[in-house]
Amino acid sequence: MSTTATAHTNIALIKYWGKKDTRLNLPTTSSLSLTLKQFYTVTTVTPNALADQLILNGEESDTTRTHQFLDVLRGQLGHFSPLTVTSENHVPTSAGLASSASAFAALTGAVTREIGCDLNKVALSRLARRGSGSASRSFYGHFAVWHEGVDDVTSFSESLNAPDMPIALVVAEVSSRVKKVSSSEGMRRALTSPNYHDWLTKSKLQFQDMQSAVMATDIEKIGSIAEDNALSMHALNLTASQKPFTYFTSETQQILAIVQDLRQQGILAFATIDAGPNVKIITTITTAPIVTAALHDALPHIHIETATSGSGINYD
Ligand code: 2P0
Repeated sequence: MSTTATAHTNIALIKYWGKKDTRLNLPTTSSLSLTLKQFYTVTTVTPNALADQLILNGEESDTTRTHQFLDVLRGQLGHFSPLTVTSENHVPTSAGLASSASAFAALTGAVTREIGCDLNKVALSRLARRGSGSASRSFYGHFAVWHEGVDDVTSFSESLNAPDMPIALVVAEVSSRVKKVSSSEGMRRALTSPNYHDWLTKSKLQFQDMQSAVMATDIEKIGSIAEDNALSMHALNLTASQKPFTYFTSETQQILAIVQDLRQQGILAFATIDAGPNVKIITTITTAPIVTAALHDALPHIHIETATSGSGINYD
């Protein structure tokens, strides 16, 4: 038998940027995300007699991270036989979005179903967190929150049950010639910033304010809080006392300036940035083409895609 699951990736509007327990992958803050319809991973698991195997986008790939995660699942759920994991990422690298959120969510869903473990999404979110923190948020459609918690049981994600709204995310891919600092390494360095404590305090307040803005379907407020939260996160990287760094390139800064210009013209546009140079612009579905045109005029060579609110995990 085999089982297939599809999970969409998500973008954090209130970021996770630091671990208080690296084994359990407990974050220092709660985070809040929007699931994206256009970007997802489809994963099929099939038992095999030999050893765990990963086929990613049609090619046999390094199994280390997948194998470690499958062993975490074996520790939590009891022994199961080796699996062939076949995964197709519909998260174009050109969009500059991380696929680990959708990948580990889809894998967790497929494995638990395959071995006959009927778990609810909260339980799945706890398990997926061990593979990649942001994956815990990818079981839910629309807006999700990941509660930081204090241990394995209390650190889980759930849906915000937010009303529908015409929110859109314009993703601008910026080329990066510098070697990327991994998320885990970036978080380790950020923790050494003298501003880290202030960031924790601010993030807690913004997490509350963001939930209110989402429930009020106030896209302008959502964007405004998200931009401030993201820029504060990136300020930690710059002010790290050990190996300060930035993910920004000159094009990242150019796009941030365009976003500010658009706002001055009365156009709803706010930026958020993750562990890389790409900029995601929070706007409305009707305004997204205006934002895209402004970016295209200034930077005709960059790839731009628009994403909208997506659904939670599903099984074929
Ligand atoms: C987030 N990011 O909340 C933050 C904002 C990037 C910037 O979660 O170490 O791949 O696997 O738990 O989830 C990306 O890091 O990190 C991330 P691990 P993950 O979306």
